[in-house]
Amino acid sequence: MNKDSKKKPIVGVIMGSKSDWEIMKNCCETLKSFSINYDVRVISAHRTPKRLEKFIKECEKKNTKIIIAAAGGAAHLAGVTAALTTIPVLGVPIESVLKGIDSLLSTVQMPAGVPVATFAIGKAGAINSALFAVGILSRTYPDIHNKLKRYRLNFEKKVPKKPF
Ligand code: RP5
Repeated sequence: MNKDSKKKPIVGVIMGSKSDWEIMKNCCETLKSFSINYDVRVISAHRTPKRLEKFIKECEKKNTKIIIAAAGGAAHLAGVTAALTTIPVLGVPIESVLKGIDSLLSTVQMPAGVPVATFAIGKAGAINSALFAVGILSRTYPDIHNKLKRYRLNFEKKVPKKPF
C-alpha cells in the first residue's frame, strides 16, 4: 500500500442500523486483518438520507475505492448509494423477519444501469464483501496481494484431507 492510502480509509462500510453491526463487524474484522483502512458508519437511506449524501461526498473527496453497504428488509441502501456515486458498491443483505430474502432481492435486483455487486445474506456476505474488496485492491497494492495469497494458502493447510 502506498503512503497516501495508509492514512486514508480506502473502503467505506455503511449499514442501515446499529442492529446490523453484529453481522457487519465480521466485514470490518476481515478488512482489518488485511490492514485495510476503512471508515464505518450507520447510515440509512430512508432514516438519514442527508447523512448518506454527505458521506458519499466525503468518500469521493478522499478517493475511497469501494463502498460496502449493508441493510435489511426493504434494503435500498446499497442501490441508493450506487445511484449517487460511481464508486463501486458491494451490497450485503442482512437477515430480517423474512429471513433476509427481502433484503437479498432488494439489494441484488438492480435494474440495468446502476449495479450493486451483491453477496450472501448475513455473516458469509459480510466476510465475502470484505474479501472481494481485498481482491480488487490486491490488483493495485502488492502487499495486499501477498496477504491474500497467504490467506488462500491457509485453507490448504486448515482443511482436512479426510472427513474422519
Ligand atoms: C434496515 O432495517 C436496517 O439495515 C436493519 O437491517 C433493519 C432494521 O433496523 P432497526 O429497526 O433494527 O433499526 O434499515
